[in-house]
Amino acid sequence: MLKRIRLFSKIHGWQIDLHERQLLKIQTAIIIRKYSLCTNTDTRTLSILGNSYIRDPTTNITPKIIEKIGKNLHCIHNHPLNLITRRIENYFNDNYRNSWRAPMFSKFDRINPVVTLKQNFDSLLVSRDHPSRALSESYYLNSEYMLRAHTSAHQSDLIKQGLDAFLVVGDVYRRDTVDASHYPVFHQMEGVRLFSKQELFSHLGDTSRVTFFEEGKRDATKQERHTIDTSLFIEEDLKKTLRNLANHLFGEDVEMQWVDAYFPFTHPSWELEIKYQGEWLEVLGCGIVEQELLSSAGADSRVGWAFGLGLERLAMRLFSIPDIRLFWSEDQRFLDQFNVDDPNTNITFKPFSKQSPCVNDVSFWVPEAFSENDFYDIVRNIGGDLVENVELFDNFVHPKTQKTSNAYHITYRHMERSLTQEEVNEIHENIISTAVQELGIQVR
Ligand code: FA5
Ligand code: MG
Repeated sequence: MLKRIRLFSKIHGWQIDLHERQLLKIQTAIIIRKYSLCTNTDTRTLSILGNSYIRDPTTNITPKIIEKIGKNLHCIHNHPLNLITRRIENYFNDNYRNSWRAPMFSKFDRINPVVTLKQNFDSLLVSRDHPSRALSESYYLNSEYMLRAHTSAHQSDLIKQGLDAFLVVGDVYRRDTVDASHYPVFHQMEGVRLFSKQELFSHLGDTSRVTFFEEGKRDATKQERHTIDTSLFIEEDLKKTLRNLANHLFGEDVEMQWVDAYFPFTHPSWELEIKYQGEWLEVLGCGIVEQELLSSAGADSRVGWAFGLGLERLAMRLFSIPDIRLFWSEDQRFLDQFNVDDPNTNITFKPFSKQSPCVNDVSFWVPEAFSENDFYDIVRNIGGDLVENVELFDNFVHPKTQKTSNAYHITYRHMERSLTQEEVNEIHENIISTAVQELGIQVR
């Protein structure tokens, strides 16, 4: 049964009754109109959180993404992302105190997600030609400003302010694949801790016999300025902190493993994976902060560690939330399940109804300079959260023309009600026609 919805205007005094499907058609038309308006180069400026930014050829932010800025899900009381954030903060407050018994880690959860390219890349020693700078990877407001792609963008500024232990929680934005554990907006928590020689080696008692810095060689276990003792002590403190955090969240029995990783701003670096539904799930990246970063931020006499964890991934595991889109749901049947005062309450999410999916395919000849993320953005702009998954299932190069063909399954599923094939077809056709117009694909 389709619901009837009454729309009325208090100001003009009219009212109309619409079927839910008619409303969806109107919403889709508005989104398409908005999308074409926002890609229209006549609109010279973007307004985000009260600031204006002049568009230029690098601008690739989309209306669907702009809608999410400022929602601050992690600050909404009783939202699962807020519950998990509070659990992690409690862990740091309870276990790390300074000499006055006050919490050691300062917390920042409202830093503006619009950052300069300098903050997101240069301050973190990301080289000029690093692939993460490509337009296909991040959302750019213009050639100077972007939406932060990770909370690490604030490391250098906060260290410059003289902080030596802090947590930053915030929304981060990436152009990425479309599936149950990836979403273009997600939330991270950054943690940084710096040590003086005295602090790092405090449990040795007499620190006069250990060396903190040296002019040595970089290898797999250490940076050139660190002695092997310095590097191993930082590594041990970092891994102990994160292992205990995982036990605090998931209990003593949780299975975890460290995997060697690479980040331009830490060395050595690792990722922590935890077992989830029989598979290893990467939940965080971490490492020993590059000494060059600390020097540029005025903290050359100290050493330290940093980590960045994905809050959705942890919350999905903790509360058994099956799909990352649910974090954006405003359905009370979702939100009410997290309405608890104590963030340590055990909660297992009970899906209110799993609707059946509709899968539509599209195959097309790929134009030159095609980026899959451009296609994913169009799918998200038009299909919104009705799209559960986009899967490339066929890819070949025509032997004569040398043209590449891509074929995708697009899975549509509403979180709260069943979709009709007719409405899915309409959205699917809109996606295809927009991709033809905007990207120059040729449907096969
Ligand atoms: C980073 O973002 C680094 N800044 C982490 C870091 C901080 C390393 C400090 C060293 C020192 P990465 O891209 O791996 O790393 O992301 C970190 C975590 O964010 C991942 O482990 C994962 O839990 C989460 N994550 C990454 N991409 C997505 C996505 N598209 N959707 C949801 N969660 C994601
Ligand atoms: Mg990673």
